[in-house]
Amino acid sequence: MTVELHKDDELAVLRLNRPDALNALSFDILRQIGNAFDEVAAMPDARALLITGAGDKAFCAGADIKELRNRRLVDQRRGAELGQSVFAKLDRLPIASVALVNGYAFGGGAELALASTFRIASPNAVFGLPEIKLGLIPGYGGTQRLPRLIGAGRALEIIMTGRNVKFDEAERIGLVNAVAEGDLMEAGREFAARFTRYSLPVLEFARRAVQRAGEMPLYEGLQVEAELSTLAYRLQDAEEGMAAFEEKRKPEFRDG
Ligand code: DAK
Repeated sequence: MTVELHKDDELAVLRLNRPDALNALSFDILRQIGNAFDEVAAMPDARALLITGAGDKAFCAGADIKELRNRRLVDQRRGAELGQSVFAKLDRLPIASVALVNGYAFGGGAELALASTFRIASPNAVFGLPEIKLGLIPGYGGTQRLPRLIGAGRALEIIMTGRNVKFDEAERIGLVNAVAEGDLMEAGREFAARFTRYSLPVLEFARRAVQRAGEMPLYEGLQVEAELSTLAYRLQDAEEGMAAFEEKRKPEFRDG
């Protein structure tokens, strides 16, 4: 399998393992990623998903360019929908995902990182949507997720020039959440540990509410927030959190 999935304590870890092609995304690999996301969704005790690429050169150099040529338009359309639907599974996972970007994250690789809940970069990370140089535009969500993350002006400039965005600029413009100086996997574990100790269903409410912020008018989004924040009160974890505050002790959340 080119896509490996394993458990590391409370974390699920997905690794793209095709370093000789810089972890480029063939359609078969896209399907494997989709299956792996389904497996993660069914893991009873995973509290976050880390996504990483094998080798030290690339997280993922994008769609497998060699596979993209000489296909019928109808197959291209299906290919775009496949990539979009696989990456959209990350939104629907019950747990947050963190892309650990070591080296190049180009095209579909950048889009996989963009679809993740969070992104951490190593100091050799380089992002880009170079599709324009191939006479294409991004097809796996880049035109929709990049502007939502960093604003339309910056996103368009990156998409229309196809230029590279190094780790430091990526951090400055909010494309990545953090830059890790040391071991990237360890940095990923530490990053995840900052939220995984909280109540899983409440974390999910937070993700759902913020996802909706990019999709709907303010007053509809506020309605969603009112519903989800009220729903949190129905959980025992909210009672435990507030009781622990009053009793000056650490809360013991039970994900319920
Ligand atoms: N696809 C296939 N093979 C790739 C690849 C890719 N994206 N990227 C690298 N490789 C392969 C190289 O061909 C090479 O293989 P061999 O020649 O050794 O067999 C090996 O990985 C090592 O790459 P390089 O020798 O090029 O390594 P360098 O360090 O010199 O350069 C690089 C690294 C990342 C700068 C360079 O490899 C590069 O520019 N790669 C391509 C980056 C890129 O353009 N990515 C794709 C963007 S387009 C769709 C619509 C749109 C899309 C998809 C679908 N539908 C409507 C269906 C667009 C998707 C994209 O992602």
